[in-house]
Amino acid sequence: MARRKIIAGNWKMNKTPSEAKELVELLKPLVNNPDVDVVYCVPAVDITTVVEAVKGTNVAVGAENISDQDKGAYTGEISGDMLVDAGVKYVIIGHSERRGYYSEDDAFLNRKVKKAFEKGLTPILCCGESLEQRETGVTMDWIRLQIKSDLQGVTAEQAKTMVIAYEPIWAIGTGKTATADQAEEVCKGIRDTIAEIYDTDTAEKIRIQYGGSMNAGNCKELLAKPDIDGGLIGGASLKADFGQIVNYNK
Ligand code: 3PY
Repeated sequence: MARRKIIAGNWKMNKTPSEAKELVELLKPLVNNPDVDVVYCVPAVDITTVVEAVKGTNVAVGAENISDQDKGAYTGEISGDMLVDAGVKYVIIGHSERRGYYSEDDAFLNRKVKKAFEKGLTPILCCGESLEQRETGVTMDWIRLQIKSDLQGVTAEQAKTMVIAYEPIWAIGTGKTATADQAEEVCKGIRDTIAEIYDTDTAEKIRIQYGGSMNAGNCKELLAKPDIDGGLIGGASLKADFGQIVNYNK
């Protein structure tokens, strides 16, 4: 069975609630591909506005982070229950910006992945190598380690429903993109890793996105690859180009 494509915007720390509403309105007539699942992953303060603004469309809303804890004295954190109650369906976990700037390690990310599942949210788990790791030839070893650590204790039934985003760190915010062949090679390697941890059925069902400067110009070639089931889009998700990416097959 062919996997359905999933295109998610990662807005990062951009757009105030009023700007978020304007962006959703701008994208409304452009984001209308019935073959594709579309998600806007937005800053926490924008969630309520965006959930309201996408009503009546097929767009789902995602968060960019989740606490590994349930509730209580965790100043500044946002719980899974809060996200669910606000109408969130997906959550990005382990983006390289959080791994790097906020020192989120695999043990912590593993707790977040399990918390997301416990609350009924779909994790979009990010992984990816640095330029140095790519140049020294350890890309796949590194990514296998990330995936195996982050999915400890996650069942096959859960894994089948989740999304993994391959985001080479050297292609984030740099304008550099992995070639379609480079991206496919790693996404295939991730699928093989999932088959190894679980089974081929799980590997066939899990959706793997490419992220890292995917844009309107390069999305067609990337999304044509057999193991690339979608994109996690940074800068291009903040403008009309996002509509072109969603409509990549038109
Ligand atoms: C990018 O494309 O820059 C991203 O980090 C997407 O998550």
